[in-house]
Amino acid sequence: MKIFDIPGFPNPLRVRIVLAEKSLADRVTFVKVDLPAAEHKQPAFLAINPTGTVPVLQLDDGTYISECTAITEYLDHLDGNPVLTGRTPREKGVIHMMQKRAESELIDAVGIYFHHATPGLGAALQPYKSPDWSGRVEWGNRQREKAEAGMRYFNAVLSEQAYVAGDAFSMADITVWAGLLFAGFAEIPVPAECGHLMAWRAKMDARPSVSHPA
Ligand code: GTS
Repeated sequence: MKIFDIPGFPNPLRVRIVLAEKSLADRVTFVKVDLPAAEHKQPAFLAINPTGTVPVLQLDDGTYISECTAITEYLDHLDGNPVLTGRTPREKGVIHMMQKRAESELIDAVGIYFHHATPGLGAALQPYKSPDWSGRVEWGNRQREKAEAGMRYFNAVLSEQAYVAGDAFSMADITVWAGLLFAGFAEIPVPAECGHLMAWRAKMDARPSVSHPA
């Protein structure tokens, strides 16, 4: 298998943590995509992922799978023991619900803020952003507020349970963790009152797959 990504970036890290959790790192070759140079917006990359984002998984039969959730489902099921995406219908339902919330209320909101309301990854990406309309920064700042509200939401969730989707670690934890990493990168601090979220984050930081991703 190949993974097209860029080391250290938040969404690619989600998949690299999955690879570590599933002990699959030695089955993958990484292909670096130069995001600051806008390589992911050029025709060659858009042919493998029309969304123009990383990571992308390429299977040995040539199939391309993009979107971290889809890649995680594939990798988690390879050994017939899906510990990250749920085994029972109830587990799968709850994990996917929380995964979607972690994306829309946190990591995607941070990403929109970072890429559209700040200089983001630099000048080469400017032509691929939303047009320079007067409300763009305000729109981006609303995404920042959304991300802050998302942190408060997950803080409340984690005040009542050990992990984002219940009693067990799942892909939703990986997504919230990556969302907080991205927020730090985008200079969006975790609100001071989010003690449960910070305690959970410290627990996540100590997890081997998080401290040593693929
Ligand atoms: N929903 C996608 C997924 O789950 O894979 C999000 C992927 C994504 O936004 N990737 C970012 C990207 O390629 C990388 S990261 O900086 O968020 O880690 N962004 C490029 C761009 O120009 O927006």
